[in-house]
Amino acid sequence: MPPYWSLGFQLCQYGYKNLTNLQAAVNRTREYNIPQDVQYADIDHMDERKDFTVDPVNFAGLQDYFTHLQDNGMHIIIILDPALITNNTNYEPYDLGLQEDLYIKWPNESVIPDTDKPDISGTRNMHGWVWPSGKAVFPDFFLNRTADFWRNLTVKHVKTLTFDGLWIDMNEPANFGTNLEKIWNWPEGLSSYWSLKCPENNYDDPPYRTKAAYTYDSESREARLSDNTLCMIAEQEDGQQLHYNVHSLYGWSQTEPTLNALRAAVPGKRGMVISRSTYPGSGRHAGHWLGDNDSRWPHLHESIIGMLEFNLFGIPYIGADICGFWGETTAEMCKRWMQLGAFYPFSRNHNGIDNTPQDPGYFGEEVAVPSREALLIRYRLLPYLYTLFHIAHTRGNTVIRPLMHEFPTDNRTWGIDRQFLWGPAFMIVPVLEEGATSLTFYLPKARWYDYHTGAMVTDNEAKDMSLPIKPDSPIHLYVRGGFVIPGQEPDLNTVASRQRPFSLLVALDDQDKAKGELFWDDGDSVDTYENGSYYFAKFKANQVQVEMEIQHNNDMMSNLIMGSITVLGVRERPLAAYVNGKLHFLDYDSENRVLKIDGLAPYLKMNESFIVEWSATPKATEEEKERLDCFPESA
Ligand code: MIG
Repeated sequence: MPPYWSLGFQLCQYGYKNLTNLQAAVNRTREYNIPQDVQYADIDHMDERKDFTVDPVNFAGLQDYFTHLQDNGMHIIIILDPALITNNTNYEPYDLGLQEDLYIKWPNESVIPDTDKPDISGTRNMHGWVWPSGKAVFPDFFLNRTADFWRNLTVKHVKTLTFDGLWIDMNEPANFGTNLEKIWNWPEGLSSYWSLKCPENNYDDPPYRTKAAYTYDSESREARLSDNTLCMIAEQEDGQQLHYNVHSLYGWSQTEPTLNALRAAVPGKRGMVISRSTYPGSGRHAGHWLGDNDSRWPHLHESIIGMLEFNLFGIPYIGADICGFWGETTAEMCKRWMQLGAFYPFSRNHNGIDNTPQDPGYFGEEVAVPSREALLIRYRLLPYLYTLFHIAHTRGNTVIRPLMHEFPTDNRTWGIDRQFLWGPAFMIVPVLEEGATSLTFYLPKARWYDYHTGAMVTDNEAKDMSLPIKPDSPIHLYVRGGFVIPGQEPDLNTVASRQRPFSLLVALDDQDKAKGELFWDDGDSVDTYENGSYYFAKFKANQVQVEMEIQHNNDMMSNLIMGSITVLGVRERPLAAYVNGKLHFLDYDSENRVLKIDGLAPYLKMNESFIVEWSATPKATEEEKERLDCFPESA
């Protein structure tokens, strides 16, 4: 179950280069009142890209700044790579792991290539090379003592640099230059090249070549299975595992220890881990981003496919780098991507090194305004998204799903990957092409309402849609009849939005019915559902009323209120509303048939079940009729 704050918007760049640039991105976001919950620090905040360090020059003051952001309701996620540099004197993480003898090893002396001999540590440790300028070792997370080691380092590090979440990267595990003469990031001026070279053997060179090997074929050489990673003959778990057999579990094996380390470092908090390498089962401990995409239009579309897949893999906390990682984005692409990414479960704008900034404020109003509008809708709907995560957590459902999972007998839905659903009830139809002037999509047989106007678009008839698109068109969103979507007034981060009045969006179906549910808890402590410290309410509605029935209550709801109820598909203009039997004003849009009852805050507490009714015929007493005159708009 992800913490509530991790459903907020997140900002990152590889290559801020210094604290000033990082702050500038945060400031631009705030200047345009764009909600932001999480700020990241990538490897460039480290001293020479070494884990558990901070660059004392370019990122001096980072700790104070992060603490300041946290004091203002924001959260911090920092990156960790698995590989640890060996050749720095007094690099404590390496020394500790050496003492504990927990690095991935050569299986025996005889296979260690001369280039890795004499082993500088006097062990059989296998050396690679990644970001820091020096040979590196890889902690073996199949060992329990590695989990302890990782936890101790993390607990110690949080005292130097505050964080709420951890981002584990390069854990395929990635190694640079395996089997090549020269590593691409070999330090200038250092002449004698070195790289990890795997001796020929049946695991690194199986009798058949797999697709993983073909991937790195070039004109000059046939790739090997160990290219860009460790040698397949490496030994793990004190000799009980061959790397060949557990290679694809490296990220998986690192994930639970990383979540446990985070929870030890930040006691009592749920925390969030995202991992680049995952495996079935990873979703229990982490979320995922789709890796290094490009700032190219096809990657908007492909991100939807990736999200749908990862939901099937049981890793629903998923998203792609918004506005793209490699290469330069454009304002138009970034605008459309921010609109789409506002509906990724994991919503993070992340940019690659040496690119022009692409935070949503950077381009000025052209991107900032639509980004804010899309994110405010996301923030408004976070109670629904959070409830979907609760259902995924407890029942294994998907959060994001393709249309075909809700309409399996309609074969028109089977190939659709340019539209997607949040749970059963909310459809997202993004613009995915440059210079789009129209948007063509499909509404399967149900009642669908346009989220923006509340108007019914189709009533239980499948419908092919084609709409004109202008540069300032918002993202198209549809609400499915039959569902009640809980929401909350948005704010600039979730700490603030979680205090604001709730709302209900009721979308009646062709039977004049709708239902829904809301899960709520403190959003931040561990195992709230398992411990019973949560809130759960059910909603049901028809042509004349909405009812909230609390199924499981807790104290944290006692200060929260229901502010407004919007009902889509109310056929006749009601004359009056009744809130728990007391007369209340209402507003009715007869063109779109949208009933809005707001100003409920003084009357409806979230910790008390309620009924709100409306009727076309007055059932008011004389005294109430007089009160009704105070609200001429409802007459
Ligand atoms: O080879 O930490 O996918 O998100 O910014 C690049 C730097 C290493 C790859 C990750 C990317 C991250 C970058 N990392």
